[in-house]
Amino acid sequence: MFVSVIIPALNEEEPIAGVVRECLATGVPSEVIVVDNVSTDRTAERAREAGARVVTAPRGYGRACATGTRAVSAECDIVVFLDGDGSDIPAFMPQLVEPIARKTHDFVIGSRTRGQREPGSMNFQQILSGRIAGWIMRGLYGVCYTDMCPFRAIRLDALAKLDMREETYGWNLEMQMKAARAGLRIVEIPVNHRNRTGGESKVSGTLRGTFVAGSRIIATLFRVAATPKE
Ligand SMILES: Nc1nc2c(ncn2[C@@H]2O[C@H](COP(=O)(O)OP(=O)(O)OP(=O)(O)O)[C@@H](O)[C@H]2O)c(=O)[nH]1
Ligand SMILES: [Mg+2]
Repeated sequence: MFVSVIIPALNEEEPIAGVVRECLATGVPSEVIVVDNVSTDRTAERAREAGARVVTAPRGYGRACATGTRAVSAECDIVVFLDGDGSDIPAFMPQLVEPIARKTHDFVIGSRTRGQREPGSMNFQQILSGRIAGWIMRGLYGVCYTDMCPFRAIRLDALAKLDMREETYGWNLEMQMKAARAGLRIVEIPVNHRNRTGGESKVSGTLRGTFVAGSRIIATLFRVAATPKE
């Protein structure tokens, strides 16, 4: 199986090399692609030095993920996403990829709320919003999610059919909703989570980030729930 790892990164010069190296150390990735969102620091350079291929994308978490998906090699079977801040633990990658490699599942998502969390690595709003979104999706599609974890693996051909549209923070939730609606075989796996290994928080650690991401996530929930299945 050819596994492409996609890491969106905005100004993550401190943690990014460690993230890339830890991914490669699992032996799972065939390639690691860091999507640099016009960082103003040395994120791209550090990522390259650590062994990643670097592509650039305009600002926006979803745009970064979409750009990364378009940049994978032609042989790619499975795409893995994780954050570039060191908070997701790449050592869980074999567990995320295995159900897809065994062909029992199409989409495997980590759950930080079901794993062990280093104190401070997730705040109350993140835990609660993941739970609430999970309850709503259970009502809508009968699929039980307990988190909107960015660390996830999906078959590339399945992802391509989801017609992903979200350009910013709605991307993760959109994928979960559309995967459930499309009837993909989904499994959630507990993953541990730690504090970012350097750099500064852009989302959950700031009031503005929380507000912007929160409103985008709510808008996504309504938009995808209201649009008929393509
Ligand atoms: N905010 C933001 N983050 C982006 C963007 N593109 C990529 N990212 C990356 O998205 C990931 C998540 O951002 P974080 O700042 O870690 O957000 P968070 O996980 O809610 O917050 P902390 O872990 O507390 O810092 C990181 O790898 C960022 O570098 C973008 O356009 N905006
Ligand atoms: Mg983070």
